[in-house]
Parts: sequence; C-alpha cells; structure tokens
Amino acid sequence: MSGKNLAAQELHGGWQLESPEADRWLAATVPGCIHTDLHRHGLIPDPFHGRNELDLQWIGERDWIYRTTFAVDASLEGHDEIDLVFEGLDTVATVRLNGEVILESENMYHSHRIPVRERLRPGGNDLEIRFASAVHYTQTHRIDFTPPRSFNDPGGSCVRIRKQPCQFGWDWGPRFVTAGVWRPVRLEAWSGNRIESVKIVQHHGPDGVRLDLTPELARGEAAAKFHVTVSLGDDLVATGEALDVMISKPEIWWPAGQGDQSLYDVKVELIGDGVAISTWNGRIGLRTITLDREFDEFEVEVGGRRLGRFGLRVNGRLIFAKGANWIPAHSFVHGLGRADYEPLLRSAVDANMNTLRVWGGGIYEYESFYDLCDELGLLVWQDFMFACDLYPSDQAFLDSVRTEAEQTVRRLRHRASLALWCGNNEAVMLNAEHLQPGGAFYDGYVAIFHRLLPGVVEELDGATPFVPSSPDRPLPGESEHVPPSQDEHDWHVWHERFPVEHYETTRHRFASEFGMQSYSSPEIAATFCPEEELNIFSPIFENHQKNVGGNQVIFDYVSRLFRFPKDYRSVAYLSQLNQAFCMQTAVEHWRRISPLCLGALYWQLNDCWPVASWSSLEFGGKWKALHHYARRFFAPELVSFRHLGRENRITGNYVRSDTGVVKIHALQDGPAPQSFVLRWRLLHLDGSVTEERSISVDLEPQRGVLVESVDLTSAVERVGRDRVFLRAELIAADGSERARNFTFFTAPRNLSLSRQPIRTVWARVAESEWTLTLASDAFHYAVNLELEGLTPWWSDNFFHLPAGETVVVTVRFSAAVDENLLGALRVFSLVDSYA
Ligand code: BMA
Repeated sequence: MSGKNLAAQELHGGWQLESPEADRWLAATVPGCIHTDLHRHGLIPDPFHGRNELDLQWIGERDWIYRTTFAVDASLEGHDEIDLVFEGLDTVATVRLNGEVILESENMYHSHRIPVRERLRPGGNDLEIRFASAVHYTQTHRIDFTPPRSFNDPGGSCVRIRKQPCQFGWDWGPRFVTAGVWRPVRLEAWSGNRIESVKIVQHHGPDGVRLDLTPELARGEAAAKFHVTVSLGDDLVATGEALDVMISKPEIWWPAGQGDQSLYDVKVELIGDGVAISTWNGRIGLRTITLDREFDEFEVEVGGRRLGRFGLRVNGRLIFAKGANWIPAHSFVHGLGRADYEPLLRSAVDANMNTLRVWGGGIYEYESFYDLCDELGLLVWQDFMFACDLYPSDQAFLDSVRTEAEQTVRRLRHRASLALWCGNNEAVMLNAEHLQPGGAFYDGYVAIFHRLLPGVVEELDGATPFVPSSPDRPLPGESEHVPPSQDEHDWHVWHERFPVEHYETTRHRFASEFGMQSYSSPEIAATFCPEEELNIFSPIFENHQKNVGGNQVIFDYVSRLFRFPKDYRSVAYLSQLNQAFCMQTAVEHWRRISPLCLGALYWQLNDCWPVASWSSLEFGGKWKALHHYARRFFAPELVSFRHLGRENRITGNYVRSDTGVVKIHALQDGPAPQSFVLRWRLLHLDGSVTEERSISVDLEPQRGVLVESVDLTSAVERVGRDRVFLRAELIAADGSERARNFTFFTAPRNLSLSRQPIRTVWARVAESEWTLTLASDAFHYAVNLELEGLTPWWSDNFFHLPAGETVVVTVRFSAAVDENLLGALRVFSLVDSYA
C-alpha cells in the first residue's frame, strides 16, 4: 500500500539476538528465524544434514530475544500517525518499544499495527522482542485440551498454539520449532485516514463486468472521496470517482489450458483536500468461480446421502482440476519470495496443472505466491491452517482464529486464482469417532469450521465457495458416515498398502489427495548424507523418512514391479518410477471417468527439506520421474489404457494372468470439441508390429470416452507377455501427435529387456538450448537422462525408447554451456537398475 501522504520505513536493519552464551549479542536477520541465524554464525551445524535435526531440538525449547535500535526517518515526521507494522511474528512474542510493552502476540498468522507516534523518541528508539518458547507454551497453555489423537506432532500438543503445524514435525517434515520476526516489519506514517483494504465484487452480465468496490478505512468516514483507476497493461480501462466500474469489453481470466490470464490493475485512492492521502493497489482477474455440487447423471446415494458433483466451474465452464497439494517451500518459511516460488509454480504449469491446494498444515503464503498463481493460471484451493487434529475452542482461541481468518480473507479475496476456501485438512476423516454430537469435541469443531470460518468468508469475501473440511465428509450425526464422499483423500494405496489397481475401482467425484513416496535423486541425497551412509535403512536415511514404516512401504511397492536394485541410484530411480506409475494409474482413471470425477490433486507437489516423500519436485525443484509423467497424464489430450484382468500369484508362487483384454480410452479437456485419429499397435519389443488399428474419434471437452475394448489375449500369448507391449497415439487433424501412451502385459521386472546401447547426438539450437537425439536397436524402458553437475530443463525424461525409433529431447540451460560439459551425460534405463 502506498499513497502520497503515506510514508513507510522498513525496520530490517541493525537487529541483534541474544546468543546461547549469556551476555553476547549477535547480528540477526529480519525477516528471519533463530535456526538460520544460529547457523549463519556457525553456532549450529546445517539443520538438514545427517541427523542434526535430533540435536537441535533445544532451540525450540528456550526463549530468544531480538532487538534493534532505529531512528525515525525525516520523511515520516509531520504525519498525524506513525504505526509500527509487523506482518508476522513467530510466535509467542512480547514487544517492547523504548522499554514499554506495546504488544503481546501468540498467533504466527496475525499481522499487527500499533500506533506508536507518542512513544517514539528523537534519535535512537529501542525495539525489543522476546520470543517465549513455543514448545513450552504448548506444554503450559490450554493443558485441559488434548486432542484425542495427534497424527504428526510427536509432542502431541501443537494444536494449542496458532503456529504452522508442520513445524512440530510431519510425515514428510522435520521438527524445527522456530522463533523470529518471520515477515517484514516497518513504520508507516499517515494523516487523516487510510485505506486498509478494498472488497471487490464482480457482476458478470451480457453488457460486461461491473465491479463494485467497497474500500475499508482505518477510520469511519461517511463522506470519504475516492478516485478509482482500472487498467489492463498500459490501457486505461476506467477512471473516475465512482466505486462501481463498468468494463464493457472484458478480457476474461481463465485457468491454464482454458484461455488467457488477463489481469487488471485496480487502484483506489482516498482523496483528502484534493490529493490522494492513501492508496490501495490490487490486481484482479475478471472471472466467476463456483463450486458446482449439482445432482447429475452420476449421482449416487450412499448411506442415505445423495452425492452429486464436486467440480469447479470457472466462467460457467466445468473444469477438471489437475494438480497437486502444496506444502511450505522451506522448513524455515521466513522471507520466501518470487525466486523461491517461481521455479516450483512454473514447473506445475509446465506439467499441465491448473490447480494447487494450499494444504492446511503450513502457512498462508506470501503475496508473490498468489501473484504467480494469478499470472500462470493456477487455481488455488486455500485451506485454513488446521490439519489432521482437533483444535481447542476456548474464547481466546476463537478470537485469535477470527482475527487470523479476517486478515487472511481480506488479504486474498480479490485474487484471480482464489477458487475455494476450505476449513481444515482431514479433521473429520481422521477423528470421526470423536466428533459425535454431544461428545467433548463436537461443539468446538462446529464452532470453528461450521460457524466462525464460513461466517468470515461469507461476510468478507461473499463470492468464493467454502467447504468445512477436506475430504468433504459429513459431520457425524449429520449423516451416517459412509465413504465415498464427494471429495476424497484416497490413501488405501500407500497407507493401507492396497494394490495400485484399487484406484481403478473408485468413483470419486473429486480426489484431492492420494500419493506414493519416492526417494531423492543421488544428487539431492548427497546434500544431507555422506556417500558411505547412502543406504535407505541407515540411521541418516531413516531420519530423512518421516513416515513410520515408510521405507518398508516404498520397498513393498517397488518389489511388486521391479527387480532388486543394485545401488542407491537404482533405488531412487525405481522408487520414482513406481511413484510415477501409481499416480499415473490413479489420475488416468479419474480423467477417464470424467465428468463423473472432476479433479485429481496428488499429494504432494514440493518438499520443505531433502527427504523421502510423496513430492514430484525434489527439495530445490528438480523434477522426479513423477513430474515428467504428470506432464503426460495431465496433458490436454490423453489416450489411456485399462486392463480388465490382473497378473496374480497363486499357491506355489505360480503366475496367473488374464490381462489380455484392454480398454482404450481417449479424452481432451481443451475448451472446444476436437477430432482425432486414435492409432494403437501391439508390438514386439524388437519393434515388429503384431496388430494395429486406427479409429477416428470426436471428443467433447472434459468427457472421457471408451474408444475400443480389445481382446489381445491370444496375440499376447503368441508373442510372449515378457516381450510384447501396446502403444497408442492420438493424432490431430494437422497430423501432429498429441498424446502417446504405453502399456505392458506383465510387471516390468518380467520384461525381457536387452542391454543394447543407446546412441545419443547433441545439436545446438540456441546459446543455451540443445536437442538430444536418442536411438537404440532395442526397447529401453524409462530412459533417465542426467547431466552431472547441471540441472537443465528436459522436455522429456523417464520415457520409453522403442527399438529402431528416435526420440528427440529439448534441453534448456539457464546459461550458455560449454560443449565439453555435455560429455557428462548419463543415460540410464530399467536394465541398468539391476545387476
Ligand atoms: C495427508 C495430508 C498430510 C500428510 C499426507 C501423507 O493426509 O493431509 O497430512 O502428510 O497425507 O500422509
């Protein structure tokens, strides 16, 4: 926010913190946190390395003091008011200005504005913040409230404080309970009045879009005057005093894949004595978003509850939500910005995603996160920060949550990308037996998630839909709890070790979580683990696996598909291939049954430190196999197979298989109908064709179509199931191939793959862009390309290379590369993973 008479002074300089050795003050960083400050001073080792996490728990168990001295800028003088503004304090903070307590805070998500004009001195002002231990707080406050079960915090009491839940430990995250000034702090000077926020309501009609603007001022003022400017890039669209603005030729904002992301800048100035005394700037997209829960032809009734659609409707169009769940981009969340978010969010769009769910165990993200989502066309499903457990509901807690929700809704409500507010993650799903009406937790739950949060959203936003919990289960007592609900978290695969084919038996209307873990690439693993400990069952690796039994689960699933890996690189590669295959099976199924299902958001997009996890992007942003697979299974056009039978093992460990019948589906989710030719071929691994067929298909948007069901049983038997595969392509009217897919008739470990070499040829396209052409006389399963020491962008990776064909991969570097470096290319395929 800025305005002619609104002056600001950042207070990020000169901070010190009290060191563990008494009476020593050290330079501190603001925004920052105690862990990174101590590390910078060499007082603690790298918190992510080895098992250092275990030795650093003391940091969260003691109090810390931060202080600075500042002089007030001359530019602030002459104003009626000077406020000290904290965008966020982490967490149990007592703030003193020149020795006087001016603020006590215990909610990390609150921002604060304290009038301090009268307290400021000419010359130096002392600002001191004492952060009491948050761990201690959770052991001494609200001790009469203990959640019936704690799912992730080994201390079991993190719900007693409003602080990022996953900092207390999660099944993918370390326990680092931080303290510090985690968001910016500044002085703001103003006179007369000030715009705090602007509510914008859009009315879409045949004549265009009307914006109704309601500025919210610091001081009530009946006759306030405003000046409004709306522009699209350099074009001034509207300007004037009126708070309702008509845009007659609107450029509509669409999510990625559906249209453009036009963004309008809205400037509202508060006028006092003929000049602007305060300004609010926001950027909006002209669009409507609703959550469509109509009863449609796929409606089912389960346990007396009718289950209709659960789909996002954007500008009237039902959208299949393709994406993933977002967790904080770092264990230490202070100071995150565009540079941290951009590679991750661009990767999401690059993998053909259009939706992210900001999961409720982290933080309400920084502005630059939502800026990027607006620009890239990523719809945001925004959880409030409550995850898995049940929460207290004493009055002080409710008041704190109300402030948090009001501030958050005011901050984010105008965002083009904001698609859905959600009260919490899994509180009903995981605690249903403790949420019986009349039980100890029921009223508190209802108070927060059925009254307080929807009330705030309704009052301050009024347009964005709200659901109390994800998955969207009915409250016990409201309806007999029987799955499936409309929005599901399907964890049968992984947590219950169901076979991956389980996904294909489901009929979820929306799948907002499901996942499979994998390991970090050797390059990322090396950042926390010395070479000699590079073994997934070593103590260091176990410390970087936060799901109890997670290593066993990965190994179980890997062994169902692949041979025993020969080294760590192979372990990582196979775990990633297994993860990719599981997610492909799930997503393709849910897309095949669209529009019955209208969303697939896998768990999870990113990591907050290097760890074995469900992410498709490693810590640092490197794409795992899953991310490359996602690029294909989320592509606008999809051709997809479903085997009707199974390959089973019977008594005596004999294999019985009836996978010969294959259903071939196609779909596209672009904005308009399209026609394609679907070509399928049954091939020998040596490249010779056994059977083939081409079929014309007309595809309506967002509707899976069964194109053909083929019985290939006898052909498969004839060729041998260890050396046959089926492939299909969708070819557009212009002859271009839009989708390609492969399927096999036995687990990959049974394939008779040959070790013939892969030939590679580099060709320079531009300064920092090359193509790599690959070919081989044999079929190579899941070719993985790596360039040691470099992390370029690969147009494809972990792809099958059919015998006698060439695959051309585009390779982009952040800067020009010396040709010699390309010699470090490592080409790896399934045969290289076992001895
Ligand atoms: C879901 C999430 C997370 C968790 C993940 C993996 O339930 O909401 O709480 O990390 O599963 O177990």
